[in-house]
Amino acid sequence: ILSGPLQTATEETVEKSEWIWMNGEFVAWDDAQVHVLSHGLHYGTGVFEGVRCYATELGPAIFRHAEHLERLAKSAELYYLPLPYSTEELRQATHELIRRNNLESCYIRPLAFRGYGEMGLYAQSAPVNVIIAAWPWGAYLGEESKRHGVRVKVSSWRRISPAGLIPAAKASGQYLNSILAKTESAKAGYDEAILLDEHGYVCEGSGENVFIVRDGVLVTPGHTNSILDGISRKSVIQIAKDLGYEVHERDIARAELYLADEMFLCGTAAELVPVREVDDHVIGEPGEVTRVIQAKFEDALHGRAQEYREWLDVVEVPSKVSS
Ligand code: PPE
Repeated sequence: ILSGPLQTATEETVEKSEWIWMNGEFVAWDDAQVHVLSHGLHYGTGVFEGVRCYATELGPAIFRHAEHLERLAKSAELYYLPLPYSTEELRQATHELIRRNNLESCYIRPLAFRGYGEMGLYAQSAPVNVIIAAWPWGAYLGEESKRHGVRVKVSSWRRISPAGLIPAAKASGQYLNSILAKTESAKAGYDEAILLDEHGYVCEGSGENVFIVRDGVLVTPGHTNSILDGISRKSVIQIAKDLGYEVHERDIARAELYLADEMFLCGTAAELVPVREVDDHVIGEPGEVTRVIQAKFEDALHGRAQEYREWLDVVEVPSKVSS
């Protein structure tokens, strides 16, 4: 008889919180389980979000929550998954989840997926399940990386093409592409992968959008370059423009990465991470433009930038002093 745990706990194991919101109810973390014939497990029929909440002087505040929930709804629509909850219901559920788990800063993972009921590809009667989990998750590529930068490798795997999938959707199955690229780069000793599209133009990291700086101008791939419409990307563009920088959204050739004065990645999990080496071409320690934008971006995330306060969805928590 085979016995023993299916998975071995490591230091990297998710840090549990108490509750997970599941289809309208708060379920104990260890009880938030699904059937092995859940559709999404077999076919990747799910859409998700990665959101962060920060401890700010206003209380726990979720960064650009509305935009994340709108993107979730759009991803669901693109893959014909009728969401049984409105974005406002999901927003309220997230607030309650953060309160019940006593979290101040956390990573939030909403996921909607086809569940158990029908198999096969046109399983319209399989229910759409929705869960929201939240747990403390530190800097995705490490704190040290945020200061000194990461080493990246252009992947031999191309980013999913808009001819076959929907790069702008954040769909579970699509992440097999990101996982191939990330695994290849990790096994080769790099911190992150950069994916090109089928024409050879730069798209993004396995879980971050990418920017380069040339002669003081920021350049990032545009929406026809098979990117995820990143919310950090959008925020960085806004911040850069507000600081007076020029930002161009256009095709980027591979070698432009090697020629860049500065380069950085940005995403919810990773936040803003400088790149110090691409394919063994040295870019160096984070430059001036990267540092200035990174500092302002961090201020915005942590509620220290008055001008970006509207990006924060503050979670009302019972006052600690009142009792
Ligand atoms: N591209 C991809 C492919 C991607 O997955 C992300 C987020 C981004 C760009 C940046 O998007 P945004 O977070 O809206 O700025 N990746 C999420 C999942 C990472 C994971 O490993 O899981 C994230 O950062 O939460």
